[in-house]
Amino acid sequence: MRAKRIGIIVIGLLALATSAVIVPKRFRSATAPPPAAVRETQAVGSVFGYEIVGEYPHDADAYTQGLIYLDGFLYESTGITGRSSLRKVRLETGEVIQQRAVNPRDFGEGLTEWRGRLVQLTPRRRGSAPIWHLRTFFEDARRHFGDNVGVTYDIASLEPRSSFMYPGEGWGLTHDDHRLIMGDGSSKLRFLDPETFVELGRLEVFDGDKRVENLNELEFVDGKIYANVLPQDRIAIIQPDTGQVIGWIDLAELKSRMPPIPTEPLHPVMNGIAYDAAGRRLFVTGKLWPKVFEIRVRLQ
Ligand SMILES: [Ca+2]
Repeated sequence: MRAKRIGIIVIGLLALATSAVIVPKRFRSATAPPPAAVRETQAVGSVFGYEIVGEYPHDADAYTQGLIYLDGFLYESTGITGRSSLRKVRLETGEVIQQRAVNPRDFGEGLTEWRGRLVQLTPRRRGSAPIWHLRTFFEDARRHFGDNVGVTYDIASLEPRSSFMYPGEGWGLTHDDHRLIMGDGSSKLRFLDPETFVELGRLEVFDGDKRVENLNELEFVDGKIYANVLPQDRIAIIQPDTGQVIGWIDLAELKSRMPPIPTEPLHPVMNGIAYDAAGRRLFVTGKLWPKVFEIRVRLQ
């Protein structure tokens, strides 16, 4: 009886300690502005021109963290703990025609598709689970010590099908012909086996000899990796075998084509690249942006 009581006290103390550390950490990650040093990043690679060939409505409440185009529709992962979602969106009208809420203690991040499944990264749980939810409690503890979770969904129903864990953060997600490509907010991209999610290798991204940190939303476009870079309004075009940035698309001008978006308490930075490979159409948007833009890049 005494041993049982001591056991309960020890588990309780563990729960309190974990909550005390996890809660402030998660709060910071959801609301803190980007570090000042990030804003000093300068282009070394060339800057490609572009033209705007289309503008479409976009839900201005969508904190876009992942965007893909598939069979005539956009699929979007939105963030913010407690209101994260996975949604199917009609491109032409911006109408959300299907939606699934992410666990309210998770944060929707990168999104891609692999052989009939959507794959969404869902890191950053809020706090720890109640102590009697032992499985979730220990999963939270794993997250706190560096692991995070992703979920696969059936594309037609948006029903969850499986989940997987990975070490560290999960930000952007895309894929080439045989691997998932995942960012964690650093200058590194990971290649994952798309069936087992086992890490196959890493790529560090450089612009000249300078590391490009804060790689965010990703898209694989005609053999190159396109990456948003937090908190910039530019897209880096990355050579996937070397990690070198071969050029940038500077999209700062797009904000002048939208009504002003409040910059507090959330940060309406550009984040969201989707590619219609069959139609060779490139779509971009941002967190809380009221528009999706279709652009044509002049790669020369
Ligand atoms: Ca994307």
